This record gives sequence, structure tokens and C-alpha cells, in this order.
Amino acid sequence: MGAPKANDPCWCGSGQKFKRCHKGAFEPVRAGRLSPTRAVPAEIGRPPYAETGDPPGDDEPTVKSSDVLDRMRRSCTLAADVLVAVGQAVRPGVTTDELDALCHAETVAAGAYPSPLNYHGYPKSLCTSVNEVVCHGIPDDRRLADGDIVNLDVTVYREGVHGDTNATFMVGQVDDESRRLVRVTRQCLALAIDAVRPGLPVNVIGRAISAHADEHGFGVVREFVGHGIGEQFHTGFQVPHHYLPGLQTVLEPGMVFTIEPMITMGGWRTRMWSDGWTAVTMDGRRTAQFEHTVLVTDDGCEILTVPSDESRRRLHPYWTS
Ligand code: EYF
Ligand code: CO
Ligand code: CO
Repeated sequence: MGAPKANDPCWCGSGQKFKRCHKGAFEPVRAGRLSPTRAVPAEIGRPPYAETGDPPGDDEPTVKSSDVLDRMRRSCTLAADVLVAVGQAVRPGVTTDELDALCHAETVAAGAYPSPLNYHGYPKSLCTSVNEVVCHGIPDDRRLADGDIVNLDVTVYREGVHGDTNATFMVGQVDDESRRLVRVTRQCLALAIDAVRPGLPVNVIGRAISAHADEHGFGVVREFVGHGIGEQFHTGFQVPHHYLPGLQTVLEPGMVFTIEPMITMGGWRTRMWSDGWTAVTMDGRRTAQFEHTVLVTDDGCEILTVPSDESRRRLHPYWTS
């Protein structure tokens, strides 16, 4: 499915031609200009890829030692606090580069390294994915507009471990269908977390997400998956968000990974911009995402990327929207 043509029937089901209905209602996102690379103070501990861009491996065990887990709890709390702080700056007129500057400043002020910076060569400290951008949007000089939705994806590295989390924020007054997309996406993550239990196959996650998205007429992106995380940003452990009946890897207590469903208003297929980073929906329709780093416990699942206090939780879209 490509972008709708002017004389196609409109995707909204009105029966009108696209050019007389929703064409122009949402301008496609375009790449803007990038600011210079931000520096990280020399005294901050860096991941192995910080200078070269190349992570050394993906072989870390999914089940963590108590030492790694203790350090991860602190990194995950920090990632959630940074996400809330940057989310507070979301408003019409702010550029995504200004959000990146804030993310970078908050992260280094806490003695941490912003994990995305130079990861596989990625140029910024934050991912900002607006409207039809599925993930890995690069902060630039584009100003957020009233009615946009924007996902902010924060990962921090401190004490030798990463914590990874994201949420979708509304910019000013957002239309009802986009609000519904964001709400259902948040529910997809919550239902996936509820489904996690030791002894069950990892595919219970994709089953819960797909069932809820289907029920609401939304798509589930397949190309990007959740991942094991710890001393490495991404380990080889994969967490698909769509249902794969054959995926029988068993969940065990002590496993840590992300769940980060990307839900679409239309089809699930994606394409990459020529920048090689930015993934967008093939049909140009909007998409939303929420992400937590989670721990499999003896009887269920614990979210590690929880803000440090109740006042911050009240500002977080996962707990409020
Ligand atoms: C090689 C990147 C590499 N990749 C994943 C690198 O898990 C993440 N978010 O929840 C995640 C975040 C980032 C990331 C930030 C930078 N990268 C991006 C896009 C393509 C690519 O190919
Ligand atoms: Co993330
Ligand atoms: Co992630």
C-alpha cells in the first residue's frame, strides 16, 4: 500500500475522494536541518560504541545477576525521569532539536551518557518520532505543530547499564482519532505487561498486543521489536509485538527486556527515509508507541522504567492518558 492518491477514496471511509477529504489535513513530516553534535563531559562513563559507533556484541544473557539488576533499576528510573522532564517541554512551536538539547542536558546532569548518541552512528541523544514516523526520528529544526503527536524515546547509560523507555505525547489540541490511537497503544503495552508470566512463551506478548490492536482496527508494526537490554543497549533476545504462534522461547524470572509496540492507524508496513534512520508508515498514516524496560518476576512482571516519585508519574502519559 502506497501513499493515497488524490482521486482515491479517502481512507477515513467518508466515501469522498481523498483530495476533497483528508488531503492536506495532515502535512507529511519532512526532514529538517541538524544541529552540531552535542558533547558529553569527559568524566561521564561511556558505552563501548561511544567513539566508534560500533557496539561490540549482542551476546549478553537475558537473565540478570542481582548486581546488574540493581544498577539497571537506577538507570531505568533515571530514563523515566528524563522522559517526563522532556515531555514537559512538548508544546506547539518547540523544535525537536530543542527537545534533544533538553534530553542531553538532563542526562549528563545526572552523570549519565545518552545511549542513542553515536549508537550505530546515530547523530542525536533522543529519538523524536512525529505523526507517521514509526521510530528513530532524528531531532532537527522542525517545530511541533498544534495537533501533532510525538513519541520521545529516551535511553540512558549509567553505572555500565542502559535503561530504555518511550511515550507518545499530544501537541496542543489533537483530533479524536489520534487520541484514540495513543490510548489504544498505551493499553496494548499495559496488556502485554499483564500477560508476562514465567513459564509462558514470549509470544503471549505479541498475542495480547495484536488482539487489542485488531479489536480497535489498528495495525501492529512487525519490522521493529522489543529487545533484551542491560550492559548492552540491544541483546540478541527479541520480543515481537505481533503474534507468532511458533515462537516458544519460555519467559524466566530475572529476564529483562523492553516491550515497545508501534501501533498504526492503517497498515503495518513501514519504509525508511533516505537518511537511513527514520522509519515511516508506508501509507503515510499516523502511528504511536509506548515502551518500558521490564523484569520477569517469580509471579509476573515488574516495570523498571517508573519515574522516581508520584508527582513525576502524574506527568507521564503511560500513567495519566
Ligand atoms: C542500524 C538505530 C540503528 N535503535 C533502537 C540506532 O530500542 C530502541 N528504542 O527503543 C532504539 C533506539 C535507538 C536505536 C537510537 C538509535 N538507534 C536506529 C535506526 C536504524 C539503525 O540501524
Ligand atoms: Co527506546
Ligand atoms: Co528499545
